[in-house]
Amino acid sequence: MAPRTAGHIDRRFAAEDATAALDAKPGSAERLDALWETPHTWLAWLTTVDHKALGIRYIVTACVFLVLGGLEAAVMRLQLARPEAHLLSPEAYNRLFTMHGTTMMFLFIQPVLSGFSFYLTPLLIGARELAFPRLNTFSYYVFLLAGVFLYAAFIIGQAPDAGWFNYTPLASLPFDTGHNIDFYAIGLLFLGVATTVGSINLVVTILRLRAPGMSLDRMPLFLWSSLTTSVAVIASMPALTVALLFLELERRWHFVFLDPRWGGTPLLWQHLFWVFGHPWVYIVFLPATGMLSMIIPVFSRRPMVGHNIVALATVATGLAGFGVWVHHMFVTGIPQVSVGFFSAGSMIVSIPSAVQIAAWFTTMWYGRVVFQTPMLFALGFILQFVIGGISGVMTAVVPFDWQAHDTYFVVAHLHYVLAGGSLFAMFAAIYYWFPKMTGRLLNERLGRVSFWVMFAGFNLAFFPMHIAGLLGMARRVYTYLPGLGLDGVNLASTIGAVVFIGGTVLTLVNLLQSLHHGAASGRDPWHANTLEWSIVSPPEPFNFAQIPIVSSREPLWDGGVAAGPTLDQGRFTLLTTPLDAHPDGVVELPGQNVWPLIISLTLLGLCTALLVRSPLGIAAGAVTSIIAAARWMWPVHLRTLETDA
Ligand code: HEM
Ligand SMILES: [Cu+2]
Repeated sequence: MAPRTAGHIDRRFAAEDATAALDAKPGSAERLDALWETPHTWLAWLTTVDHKALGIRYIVTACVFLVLGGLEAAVMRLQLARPEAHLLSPEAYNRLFTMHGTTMMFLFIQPVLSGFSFYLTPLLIGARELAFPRLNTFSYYVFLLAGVFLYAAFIIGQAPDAGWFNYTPLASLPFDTGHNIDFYAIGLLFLGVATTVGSINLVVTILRLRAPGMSLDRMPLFLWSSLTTSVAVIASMPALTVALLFLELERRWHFVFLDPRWGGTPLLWQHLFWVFGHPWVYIVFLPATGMLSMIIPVFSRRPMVGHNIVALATVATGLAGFGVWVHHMFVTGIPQVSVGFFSAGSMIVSIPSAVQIAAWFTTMWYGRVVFQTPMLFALGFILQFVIGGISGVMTAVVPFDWQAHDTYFVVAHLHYVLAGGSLFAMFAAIYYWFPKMTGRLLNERLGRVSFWVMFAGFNLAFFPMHIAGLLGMARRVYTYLPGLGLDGVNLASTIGAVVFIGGTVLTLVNLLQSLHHGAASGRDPWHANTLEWSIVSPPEPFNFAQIPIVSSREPLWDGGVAAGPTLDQGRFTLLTTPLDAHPDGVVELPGQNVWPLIISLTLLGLCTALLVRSPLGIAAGAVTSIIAAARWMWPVHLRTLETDA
């Protein structure tokens, strides 16, 4: 990389004194502690509203699902290592690849990324909490219980088996008579509640609780992706909800939406699913790019080049994601005109991503790059993502897609984008923010080894799949014939997968070890630029003793964090205007109570009753849920104060 000019680094050190102003004044710290700390009882631990505790729980829970999804992948790869292997029956393979895709897409990537958003957002914007703290507790439990519900299907031997996309008529009653598909449909309806309310929480938090002075154009880029993503979730979930409702109504109560014998059409499922599903692909990948836009400037030691353009590109990607769902349906016989239109659209979608990548490289070029572990994972992300982007543009070309459709080429593409993209970004984020969350550094040497093993394993696992696909290996099949030239690539792939999984285990070891034995990190081990690094690690229950006042985009590099109001007379945080973050009032946020937990349990009861078709159970679940909701929402006389702070 080219040598950089001085300036940013020097300003960075000037910032140390400025941040000290944010420490608590004597006396007010105890008051704030008493107001914000979660009491030390079991019930309080279970029902906490602390966004930091819940964010970490989200991340840990999602990683448990990652382990389950990874085990499923490992078993599939063992089955595919040799031709005509008999480790798995075709039925078992269908269940595994369905649960693997469903787990990775719905129970791992999206939740882990929102976990980071729930943890980081208030810290990044100088607020004390999310806008709706109890809603956060509720969405965590719904996520957890929906995951348990989906996995319970394995216990009774009826796991979903029609793919994470669940195409009809495969998923319709005549072809799938057990409970398998009902687990999928009801489980995802339940999970959708968590995803939707979590997104609403983030949108309101980002738009109304930013510290004074943090106008939209000074907002960190991770928040731009978090905001875009949350809006996209709110806009796309209804399509999935409708699709799932149609399916269940048809399977259970003989409504007709999808069955052509009675005038329905199976293609309706595909449209609804991909109207949701394609934006979802961006929903899981935009936060990852947002994390990179936080990490790359810090390890390049200079502000992000083209900050505004990257923010715009993020929003553009989110919007464009809604216009290209048909590229998943090129071979379904839809009219030629639409095929041409959506093919062009899909290629255009790659432009904002290219802009982002260009901005990252320019930032590195004009910076002085420090290759610590978070930066290595960030670079791994970019490389893998570019390869996935190229194979994506290839499949957007219709004649090519006709050839590659339903072959391993697509499996290679989707793993480069999804697994390469999101996993490497998540690891970068873990190495980067672990010190903030725990006050300890991860082991740098073990981190690097873990990166290189993962990087090698990943490419050995997924690159050969391109070749297998071009040679004609079909996806979603449990085995293949010998002598087709597929044996070598598949064996390589399986070895790669094992190496890759081994690399992730090294980071797991690193995490467990460093949690208790890692070196103390101090508040800002990376000499970073954003607000979360101005406070102690791990942060106090109240985050900021005094609400910071922001006057630049890189507050810690520009020495510009001034101390604002203390607000220690209640569970207060400052309300500001959506665009330019002028103080607009003070809100009092509710503390914990047990009802968000109870209602998530009654909803689980309702889902189970739907599954086993017990009218009495359905009635009981509905009534208790309504009572619990009413109890939760019961007015508690919160105050909203005017302020001239
Ligand atoms: C250890 C790493 C992984 C391995 C070895 C692996 C392997 C596989 C295999 C063998 C399949 C079945 C392909 C088929 O039969 O057509 C599959 C499908 C899938 N994987 Fe992974 N996977 C890994 C990680 C991930 C991750 C991290 C994600 C997402 C974040 C993911 C998302 C998916 C999806 C969505 C499908 C379904 C594809 C379809 O619709 O056919 N995988 N994976
Ligand atoms: Cu798509």
